[in-house]
Amino acid sequence: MSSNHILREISMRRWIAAAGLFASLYVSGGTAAADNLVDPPVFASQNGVLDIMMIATPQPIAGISFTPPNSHAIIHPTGWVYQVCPRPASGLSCPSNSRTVAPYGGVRLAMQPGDTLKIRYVNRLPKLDPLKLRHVTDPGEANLFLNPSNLHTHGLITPARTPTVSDPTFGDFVFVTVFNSANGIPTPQATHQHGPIVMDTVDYKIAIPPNHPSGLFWFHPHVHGIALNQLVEGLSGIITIGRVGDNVRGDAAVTPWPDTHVRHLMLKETQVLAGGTIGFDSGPQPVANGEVLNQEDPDFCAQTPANGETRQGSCPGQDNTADEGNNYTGGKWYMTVNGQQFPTVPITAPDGEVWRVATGAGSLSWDLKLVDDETHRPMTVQLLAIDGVSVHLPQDTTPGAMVEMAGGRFKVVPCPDVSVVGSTLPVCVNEIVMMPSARTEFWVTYRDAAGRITAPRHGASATLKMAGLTMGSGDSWPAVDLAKVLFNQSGGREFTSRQVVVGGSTDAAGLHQPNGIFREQVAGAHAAAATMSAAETNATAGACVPLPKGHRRRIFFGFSDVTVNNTFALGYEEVDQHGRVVPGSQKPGPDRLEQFDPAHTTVCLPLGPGQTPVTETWELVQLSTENHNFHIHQTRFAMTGSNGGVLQDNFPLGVAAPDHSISDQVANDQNGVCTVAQWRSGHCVSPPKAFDIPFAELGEFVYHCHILEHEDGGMMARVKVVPAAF
Ligand SMILES: [Cu+2]
Repeated sequence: MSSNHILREISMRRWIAAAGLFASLYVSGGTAAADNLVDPPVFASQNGVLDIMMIATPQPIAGISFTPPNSHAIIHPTGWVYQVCPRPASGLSCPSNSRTVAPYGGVRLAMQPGDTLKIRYVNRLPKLDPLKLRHVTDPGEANLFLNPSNLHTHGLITPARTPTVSDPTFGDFVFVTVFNSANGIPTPQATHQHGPIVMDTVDYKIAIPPNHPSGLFWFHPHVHGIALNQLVEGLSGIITIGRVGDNVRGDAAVTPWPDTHVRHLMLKETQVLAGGTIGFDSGPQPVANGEVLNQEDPDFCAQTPANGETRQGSCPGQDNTADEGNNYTGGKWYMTVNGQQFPTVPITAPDGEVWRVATGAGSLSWDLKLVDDETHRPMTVQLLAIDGVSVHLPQDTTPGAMVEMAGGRFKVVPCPDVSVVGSTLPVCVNEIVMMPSARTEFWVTYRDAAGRITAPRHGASATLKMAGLTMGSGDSWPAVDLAKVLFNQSGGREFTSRQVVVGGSTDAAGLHQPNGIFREQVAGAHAAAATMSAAETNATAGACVPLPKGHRRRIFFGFSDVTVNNTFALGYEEVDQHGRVVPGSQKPGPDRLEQFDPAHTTVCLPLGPGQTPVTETWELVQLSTENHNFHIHQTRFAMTGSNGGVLQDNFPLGVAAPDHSISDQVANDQNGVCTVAQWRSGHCVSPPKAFDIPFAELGEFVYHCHILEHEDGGMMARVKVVPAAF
C-alpha cells in the first residue's frame, strides 16, 4: 500500500470521477525490434473430451532475459510453469516429445459446450523459505511453506464437486490442496484447515454444461495464503469454450467471425531481483541474483518513467530506502504478452482481428490503451465480450449506463458510421481497465483519429500500453509498453460494414432464456430428502433456508481490524425488504468483519423448487478508500435493474468517500478503511452496489476480492449451494 497521502487523495478522486478517464501518462520513444507475438499452444478437446496431465514445476523463463548490473551475463529467471501433455498411460511425468509443452506464457485449453475436461494435476513446486512468505503464521497456515497447489477453472459455470465412492475425481473445488511429497509431509491443522490434503497428484473432471456460454475463461491455482506467489511466478493459462464466431458476426449478422483472425493475449507480470538483501515481513533476507520476488511489491518500479526512459516490456527497479522500502536497483519488473517481452503484432487481415485478452497478474490491474504512434492518441476498438460473456445491449443503452454497469472499467467512445443491425448496440472504447481475473475481447482494425475505419497509411503502427494506474488509496501500478502493433492491412475487406455484430444463443440475454444455463433444471441435483439422512436433512434445513422474498444479502469489504493494514476481511448481514438488518444474521457478529476461515461457511442456500437455479440479490458495500473487486465462483452476475445487460464475474467496487470532517482519521489512523458503524452513520459515503446472482451449480465455493494480496490476506468467504428439499 502506498504511504503517500497526497497521491492517495488525488488518485481516489481520480478513480471516482474517472469512469476510465485517466490522464495519458507519457509518450514513448524507441522502436520495436522484437519477435512476432505467438498465440499460446493449444490443447483441444476431441470427441467431447480433453484429457491432459498438468504439472506445476519450476523452469527458467525463456522469454525473459535478465542482465544483472555490472554484468554481461544473461539470466533466464526461474519461474513456475504448467508443463502440459496428453495424459500418459501411467506415471506422473510428461514424456519428452513434441506434445509436451511448458510455456511461461501459458497454454490454451480449447473446449466446446458439453465437453469434459479431465486433468491429472501434479505438484512438483519447490519448498519455500517461510521467512520470505506472508501468512505462514496465520491460523491454519503452517503448511504454506511446503507450497501446496490446486486448480480453479475461473469463470466456468460448473459444479464445485467433491469425490464420491463411485467417482474419485474432483470438480472445480478450491478447498483441496495438493502437496509435493518431496517437500515433506503437511501437518493437519486444528483450525482453519483448508480441506482435503492429497499428496503429489489429484484428478479433476470438469463437465462443461451443453448450454454453457461460449467465451474466454482461464485457470490458475487457488490455495488461500499463497495464490499471489503462485500466479506471479507464472502459473495460469487460458480456457476457451466454443468459438468467437458463436456470438460475433461480420456483415449483416450472417457470417461468423473466422477463427483465423483471432488472437489470444495472456498478460503476465513478474518481478526479478538483482541480489542483495530485501526486507520481508520477517525482516531483511538475502536474495539471489535473478530471483523472482513472488511476494510482489507494488512499489518495485516508479509509476511513471523518467524523462527519456523507454519501457518496453519491463520497468527498472527503484530505490525505496528513503521511504522505508526496499532497494530494487538493478532488478526489473517484466510485463509480458504470452510470455514474450514487447512482441510485435502484425495485423494483416483486411478486416482486422479479434483480440481476446486475459490477465494472469496477481494483484496488478492493467490500464490498457492502443496508442497510435503518429497521433499519440488512443485508438478506438469495438468491445465484444466481458468476462467470457458477449456484450449484448439494447440500442437505447446510454454510454453512461454502460460505464456504470461495468464498474467504470472502460472509456466508452462513439462507434462512428455504424448502421443499426439487429437489436444489439455496438460499444466502442479506447481505454480498458482490467482488474485481476478480468477478460476483455475486442475488435482491432485500423481507425483514424476520429475512430473511423479506413485503410491504414503506409507504416501505420500503434503501441499497446499499460498506462499505469492507482487504486484509490492503495497500490500504484507502473506504466509499461506491452507490444508494438503494425497495421499491414491491405486488400479488399470481406466484411464491409463499420461494425461487427454481437449476439447469439449464449450471449448475456441467452443465458436467462429457456434452455439457458440460468433457467434449466440443475444437472445432478436431486431432492435433498431422497439423498440425505434425516440428520443431514435437519442440519441442512437449519442452515440452508431460501433467502426470503425481497431480502438481500449484504457483503462488507474492509479490514477485520481497522488499525492493522493487513487484516483484509469481509462482513455479512441479511437485510429485509425495508432495508432493515435481520436480527441475528450478522457474521461474525454485529458490525464486525472477519478474515477467511476455510472451515467456516458464511452463506448457504438451496436451489429453487424442482432443482432450478435461484437468483438472489446481493449488496456490496465498499468500506475502503482502496479499490477491491468482487468475484464469485460457479456463476456470474449483473447489476440489479440492468436486465442482465452486462454479465460479469468480477466487478470493480470503486472506493468509499469518508466525510471530510473525519477523513484524516479514516485515512491516517485506520489505513483508509471505514468501520461499519461509520458507514451506517453516514460518515463514510459508499452507496451499496446491488447485483442479481443466479445460482445454478451445487457445491461449496467462495466469493472474494481477486486482488490476490487481499484474497491471501483474508478477503474471502465460503458459500454453499445444496439441493432443494422438493
Ligand atoms: Cu481487494
